[in-house]
Amino acid sequence: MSFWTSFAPHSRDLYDSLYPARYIKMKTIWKIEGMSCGHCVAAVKSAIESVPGVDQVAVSLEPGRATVVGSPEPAAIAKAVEEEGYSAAEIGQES
Ligand SMILES: [Cu+2]
Repeated sequence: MSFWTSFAPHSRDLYDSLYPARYIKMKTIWKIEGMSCGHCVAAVKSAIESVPGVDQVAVSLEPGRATVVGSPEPAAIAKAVEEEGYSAAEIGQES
């Protein structure tokens, strides 16, 4: 058995130990304040989509929520949303 074939079964564990949690894809739930119509929803969605590391975004007007899948910097999400004139606070996550 070569080094690499013996190594491979453990590669996922190794990956997880080498890379901090922020690089592993997570689903985070955000409370978004200030949205009042479909244009606001679209603006928040595209702002979050522009953040590096974001793979998928779903935004709902009522209640104001965004679900983000990917491995972005949380601070970058809040900043992107705030630049559009809304506020974002992380309220939960799942791996
Ligand atoms: Cu609006």
